[in-house]
Amino acid sequence: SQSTVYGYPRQGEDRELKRAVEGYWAGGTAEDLQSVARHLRQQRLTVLRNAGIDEVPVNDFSLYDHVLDMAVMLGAIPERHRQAVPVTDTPTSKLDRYFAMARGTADVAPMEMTKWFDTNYHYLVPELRESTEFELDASKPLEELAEARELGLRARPVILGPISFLLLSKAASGARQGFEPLSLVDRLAPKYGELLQLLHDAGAGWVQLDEPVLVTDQSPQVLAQVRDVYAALAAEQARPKIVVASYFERLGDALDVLAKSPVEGLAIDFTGPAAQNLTDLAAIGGIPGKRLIAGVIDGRNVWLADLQTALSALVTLLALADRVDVSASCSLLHVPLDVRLEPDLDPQVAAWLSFARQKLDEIVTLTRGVSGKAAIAEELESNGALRVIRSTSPLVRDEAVRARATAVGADDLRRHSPYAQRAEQQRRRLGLPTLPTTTIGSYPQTADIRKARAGLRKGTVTPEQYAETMREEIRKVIGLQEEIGLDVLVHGEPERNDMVQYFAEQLNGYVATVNGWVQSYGSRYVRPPIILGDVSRRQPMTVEWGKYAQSLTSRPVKGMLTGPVTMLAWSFVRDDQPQSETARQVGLALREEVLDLESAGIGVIQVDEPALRETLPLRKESRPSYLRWAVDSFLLATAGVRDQTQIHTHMCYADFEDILGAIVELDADVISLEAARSQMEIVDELASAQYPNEVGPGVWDIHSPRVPSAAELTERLASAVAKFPSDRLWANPDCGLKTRGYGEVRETLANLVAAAQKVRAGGQ
Ligand code: THG
Ligand code: ZN
Repeated sequence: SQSTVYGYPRQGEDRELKRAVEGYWAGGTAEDLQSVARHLRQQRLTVLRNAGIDEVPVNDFSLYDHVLDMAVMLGAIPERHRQAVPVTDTPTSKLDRYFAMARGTADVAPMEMTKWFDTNYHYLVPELRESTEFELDASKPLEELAEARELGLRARPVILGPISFLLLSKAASGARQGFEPLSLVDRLAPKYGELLQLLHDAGAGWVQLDEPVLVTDQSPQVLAQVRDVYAALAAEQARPKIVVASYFERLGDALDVLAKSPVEGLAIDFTGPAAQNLTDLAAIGGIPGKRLIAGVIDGRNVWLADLQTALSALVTLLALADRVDVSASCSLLHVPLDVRLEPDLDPQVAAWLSFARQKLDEIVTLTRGVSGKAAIAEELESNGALRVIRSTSPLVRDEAVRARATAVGADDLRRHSPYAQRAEQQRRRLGLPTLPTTTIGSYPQTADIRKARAGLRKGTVTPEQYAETMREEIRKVIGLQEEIGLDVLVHGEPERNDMVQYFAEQLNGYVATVNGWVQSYGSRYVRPPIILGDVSRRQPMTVEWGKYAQSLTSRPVKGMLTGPVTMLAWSFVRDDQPQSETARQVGLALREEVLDLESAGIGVIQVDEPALRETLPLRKESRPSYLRWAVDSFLLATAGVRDQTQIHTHMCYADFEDILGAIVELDADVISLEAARSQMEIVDELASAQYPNEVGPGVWDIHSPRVPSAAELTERLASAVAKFPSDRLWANPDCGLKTRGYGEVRETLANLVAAAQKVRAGGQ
């Protein structure tokens, strides 16, 4: 057996890649960027080699995104970017067009960005049409392969496979009605054939073609295409051996198709929900004659592996393939780089964690262990001991929390009265006009706010000075909203760095990292907190700010919280209990906060769940149980309030067909949604589903710096009123305003209020 991985974090120990890329955007030279990138690639390869990884991946590195890389490699460049940035023979023109595709230019829009399966990574969506002619440019994988060979390493290029490339693409605007990217498979396959040949000539013995779409539900027609395209690729004359990789879920029907295909190897995920692949593989009699790369180390969570269990799986697998190699379940892109970069972590807790660098050690240890358990007896023993310590640690278990969670009953998950009755009481209490205006929560994070936060961290600003800066900001934001004439105000969230981190820092059971960066998209990174143990609230988290804001105005101020599903989705979660348990604990902690806000006189409370849709399981069969606990945890957080307290929620995506039923079950009095970018289509969907409560379809796309006119906003509102009962509609932007500037905010909100007045006066 040998050790390998599919990918490693790209950014470097100090996020050098982010600085190099952003430096180039700010006018730096291509040479500087390329030299940092080359250095980082070399450093990564050296780390992999020194850890003892036998076969290293190449082409997993990217300056922005690996799907964008693939589109460029195949010449799938949208017409608008071709025209905006013509490629000349200077090296920068290729780079400039690449970044134009990623970020747009003054004249043309970027490619769309969307989530990479159910991870927190975002990729750029290739745009294809019936006239797309692919053209291979293999320079990137060839260069990276050469770099690895120069270091004397055995390297396996990792390439997004043809079926996944097509299924992750979308029809370009202007494509024929009903055009499906997969229809291009016959035109695309020969380009992969050329690529294989070039990699072979460059000395690659193996190539990895990633087909993660095979873990989502696919029709027999798609599976037939998989069969045909891999038969065609395998028929290429001079090529490396092919391993087809999948990850994140079980392969299901695709397993048999891949097992029967003439490719020489499969890389399969055996962790978490994909553990079922082991039974499935045994049931079809394994893949005799093929190489199996066994993903037995969880590549997307941060916990020390259970080496004994992983080893047992490997031993079972030995009988099911010609050769079994050891790997993580997916690219290590989704975890932070190295636990050793966390000096502030309690050493005991650090010992329970495994980031990318530690996972390499686990993989290498298991590789040694497959050849004989005795070889790793010591490692197995200390690993087992650490896991026992963790499972019984008071840092992890809090019996009081567990008792409270067990005591939750059906009544805790239901508002006292149905919506119609609540609405009546809320109308009386809040005295709002029809089409009430509000904002989603955050206001621009100014330089003063960031300076105060940094000063507090460094100790140059006292907590009292910091609090005064925040109060000053709240006064400004409340004053601005009153002046503009909004109906339901917010305090603006100046005190929050991030909507998850802010709460994680204040809850028991969470730990934070200082260097635990994970790429979110392009040059942007997040530092997800880690849920370590039973979660509970130490003390009120937002009540003082809310109370202060409410004391400044006679209009209702909305309290703002992050919901349980999002608190889990944007963190690393526990692997030692079901997510439903953890969500219930977070729900209970939030319930206390909601009730404290209510007692403090806050009559409107918003609990945001932007991640509810994105954590939806990849396989349809797993969705009902997920949606059950997701909805229940939201209800647990919110349903304890009195009828006259109005609960809002917010989600920033428009495609929610798959979860419409769950959204109804949340029973929020008001939901605000992204709608501006999809021409308010969501209102049609809500109307035809007879959504029973109130809705604020976002009329201002806050992701764009454009200021929409009052006329434009009026038109959007009027279109909503034409489709949905106006006494249950709100007027608001489609997300928080923290990334916008005050100039745009002031102007657009004034336009929003004017638009609402106009539509109200229209008597609609
Ligand atoms: N918070 C958290 N997770 C998220 C989002 C969030 N995941 C999904 C989505 N929103 C991702 N969007 C972003 C947007 C901006 C940035 C990262 C992810 C970003 N990051 C800073 C950077 O890389 O420079 C670092 C921020 C920091 O200092 O913490 O700008 O809203 N939890
Ligand atoms: Zn939003």
